Amino acid sequence: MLEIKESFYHRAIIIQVDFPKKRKEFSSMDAFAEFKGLVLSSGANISHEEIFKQTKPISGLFISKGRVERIKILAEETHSDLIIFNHDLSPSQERNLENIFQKRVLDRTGLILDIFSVRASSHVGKLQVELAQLSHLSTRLVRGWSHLERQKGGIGLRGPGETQLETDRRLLNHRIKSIKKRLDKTHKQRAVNRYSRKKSSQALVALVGYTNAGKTTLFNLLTQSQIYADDKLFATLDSITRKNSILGLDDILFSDTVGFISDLPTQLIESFKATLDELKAADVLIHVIDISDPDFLFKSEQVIKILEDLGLSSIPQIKVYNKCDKIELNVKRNLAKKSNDEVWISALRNQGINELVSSIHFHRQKNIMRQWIELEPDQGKIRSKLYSLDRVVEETTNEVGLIKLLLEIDEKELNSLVSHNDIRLVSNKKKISIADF
Ligand SMILES: Nc1nc2c(ncn2[C@@H]2O[C@H](COP(=O)(O)OP(=O)(O)OP(=O)(O)O)[C@@H](O)[C@H]2O)c(=O)[nH]1
Ligand SMILES: [Mg+2]
Repeated sequence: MLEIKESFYHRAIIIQVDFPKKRKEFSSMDAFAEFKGLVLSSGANISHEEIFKQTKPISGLFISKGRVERIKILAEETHSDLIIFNHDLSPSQERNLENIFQKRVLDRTGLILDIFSVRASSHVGKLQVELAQLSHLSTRLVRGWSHLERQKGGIGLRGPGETQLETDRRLLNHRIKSIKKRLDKTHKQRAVNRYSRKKSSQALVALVGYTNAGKTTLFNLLTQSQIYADDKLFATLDSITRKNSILGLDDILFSDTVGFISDLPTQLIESFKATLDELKAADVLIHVIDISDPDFLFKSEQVIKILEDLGLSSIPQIKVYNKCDKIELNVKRNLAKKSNDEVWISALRNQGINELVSSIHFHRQKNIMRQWIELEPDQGKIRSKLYSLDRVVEETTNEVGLIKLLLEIDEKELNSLVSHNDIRLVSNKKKISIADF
């Protein structure tokens, strides 16, 4: 709490440079609005806004010398103690700028990492953020900090920053290794939990989406929880999984996760890999989209890209257009449920939830069936594959070595197995319901 109070004393000059040909779909003003949201989420006060065009980044200082001089004067005039860029700066650019300004300079990654360090509350969450901060810092830990060392604490230096400035790279690497080891251990424990969940056939539905889309608000509604949701970027940091309490969905676990943002710092993705990896165990992903946001298309594309990068594209996905209460009536007329892959809701007003529930049911439903198949003696590979997937219920072999397997398998999976291999089906297919398990 003390740290957040402290940060209210920060006065920041915020800078965005518009380079030609960059991202037409996300306008410069929208990117700037999101940037301001990030700065305010970090708890800093904005003392001055600079947004200007430049043909390309300049290697030593990122912006032109004249511009740097102008900002130096502005920083003095506005009593600012922090200069924040909506861009990633190289370690040397950051250092050169700090030397001229004699003030702390923060780039976009540093800013996001700072917000994360304030928000992390669980043990694992804190470790993950610390790891990301240390990796970011390790590239910047060079001589030349002395002029700023007196300004300890506050934005950009919360978490491990302050103490690490006084240590050397060897200690830093040692700390990185030790955190990685601890995270590895918790990750293994979680893998065990995941395994027992699969065994008990409880379904996992994970909420994903751009930051501030309304994931936690929906999670609270579905699980009757009171997790902190707010009109702030990155309100949620720690993943949480809870059982649903709406009638008819009571064997489903819901998971709320950290929100995504465009240009998510790679250090964060790396550090949060363990948490994000858990999404792989999800049976269904609910992609929450703020339909009232003019940039919803760009933002949902960013999310789809991150999901692809994380190898999650093959998990069935429901697109949930949230905050319907904020959009015009004539738009709403077209919002009737069109398919099980798209649902329109207002998590805040509890609207459209029944449709969402039925979509979840639809996606969970698997046409599990029992079917005997016959394999030739030389098809041992297929046999062991089916065993490793836990699909075999019974096996018999006749005198000429023909193997007969009774499978419990999804209809689609069986069809694909049969069409790709020379396999004979024996006797009739029998569909069984999930309740038979
Ligand atoms: N009008 C309206 N506001 C909503 C709705 N759902 C969520 N909100 C508001 O949107 C803001 C963000 O909601 P959260 O649930 O914290 O969003 P989130 O996706 O969890 O955000 P992060 O955890 O920061 O990534 C809050 O102020 C919510 O009250 C909705 O259906 N309608
Ligand atoms: Mg949230």
